[in-house]
Amino acid sequence: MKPIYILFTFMGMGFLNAQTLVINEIDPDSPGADTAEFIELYSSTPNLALDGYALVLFNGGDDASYASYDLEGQSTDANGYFVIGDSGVVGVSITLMSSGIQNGADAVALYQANKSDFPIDTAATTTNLIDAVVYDSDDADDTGLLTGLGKTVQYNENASSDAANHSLQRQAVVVLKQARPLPIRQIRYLV
Ligand SMILES: [Ca+2]
Ligand SMILES: [Ca+2]
Ligand SMILES: [Ca+2]
Ligand SMILES: [Ca+2]
Repeated sequence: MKPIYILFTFMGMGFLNAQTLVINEIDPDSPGADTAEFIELYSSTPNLALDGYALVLFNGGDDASYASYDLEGQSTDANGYFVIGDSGVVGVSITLMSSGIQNGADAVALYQANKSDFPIDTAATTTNLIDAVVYDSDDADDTGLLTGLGKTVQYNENASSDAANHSLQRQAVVVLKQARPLPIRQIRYLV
């Protein structure tokens, strides 16, 4: 598939942005009853078909999945963005299930896989993993999730004591920091 070819090409050339599709921003905790949660993906190639990808949400309580979404038939937009979130969030292509996005310590992961590969309570794995963010809201690092997803950093949405009004946004290839959520489709951090 084309995305794989591009990925390997970038890796071979030693570019920092080895991934063509990443988790760009997440907002697990929103004001009030969490009705403005979202996950935003970004592809360096505009209008990238997301066939063959699945988004999986992991609960740090048992380091296993509590929700999964098939991205078959979806694509990023002309600016490379794709949003899955609560129904009221601007630009949402897929509406989150009632379980929403847990507020941490938990994780969001993008796989080259199908939803059927991740029934509820599937253990976190690095197999076919494209990108993952382990996050929290003033919680201790969850070594089970970090190890399960091959990550070493857990990001704190509440680092500035305002998780409800801050999201975690990609600032570079491997760095996220908390800040106020930006309007969907108006941010572009990746080079
Ligand atoms: Ca939430
Ligand atoms: Ca938030
Ligand atoms: Ca949890
Ligand atoms: Ca855990």
